[in-house]
Amino acid sequence: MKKVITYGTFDTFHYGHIEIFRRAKEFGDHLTVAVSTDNFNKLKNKISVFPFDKRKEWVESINLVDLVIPEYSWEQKESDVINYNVDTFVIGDDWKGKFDYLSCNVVYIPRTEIISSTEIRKILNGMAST
Ligand code: C2G
Repeated sequence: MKKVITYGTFDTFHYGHIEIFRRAKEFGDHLTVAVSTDNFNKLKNKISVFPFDKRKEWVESINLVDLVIPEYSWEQKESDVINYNVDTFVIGDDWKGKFDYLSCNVVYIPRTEIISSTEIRKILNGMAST
């Protein structure tokens, strides 16, 4: 079984996230997604609109995804690759070069040009103030 892993916050879930799962699954037949915990988001200086449990629930509901685990640190990736027998690590090319050290195949996928979570938030805030 060829195992793939990817990591992310997956806040205000959108098809850019689905696309990364779809592309990641092309590299194997088992996809693990590590969803950033709320505390790890703070380490990433990223505030998510939705709490970890909600974001985890959404990712678990995607058929392409076989396993969801928490992402709680920068350092866990190498042990995840070993512990979960990962063949390929996939992430968007906004991270290009950052994870070349991993002891598995590392693939950077072009980001889906899409309205970003930040823009969605601006629109929602705009709508709320009308
Ligand atoms: N992504 C994408 N296209 C978008 C938005 C996101 O391809 N329009 C990809 C990102 O490149 C990433 C994944 O979807 O591979 C999740 O994106 P985020 O939720 O923004 O996660 P990020 O903050 O990049 O966290 O340790 C790695 C980090 O946890 C990644």
